[in-house]
Amino acid sequence: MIKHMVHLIPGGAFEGVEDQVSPFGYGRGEGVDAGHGDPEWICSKEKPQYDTVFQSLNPIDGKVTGAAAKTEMVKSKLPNSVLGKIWKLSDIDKDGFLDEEEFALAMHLIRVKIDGHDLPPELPPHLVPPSKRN
Ligand SMILES: [Ca+2]
Repeated sequence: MIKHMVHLIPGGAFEGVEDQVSPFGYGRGEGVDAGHGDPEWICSKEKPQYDTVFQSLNPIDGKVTGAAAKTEMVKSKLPNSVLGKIWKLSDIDKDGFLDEEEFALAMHLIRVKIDGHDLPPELPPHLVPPSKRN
């Protein structure tokens, strides 16, 4: 019996599932990976909609406070731990405020998470707003 199992291990049918061979492997073009390689910032597509929400949060000098952003972000019903992570990824310049682009990014990441995708430990370069890439 044991001998039989040993024979199954090397070169098994599932060898290499961690690569893109498996249909269940890391989803290229999905979740946070969506928009990778596009010339356009992925958040631009939905930005007009996010801008409307942004304006409703009474931005001062083009930025909303953490408290104001939070009132919108909690509507997602995502746990605080997840929203905290989204905040950290979105407040790119770490000034404690979200500008229009950072807010659109936060909304995008919320959608990614709600769609069942994982959040990255660090923001991938293609998700960084164009004005903050330098
Ligand atoms: Ca900021």
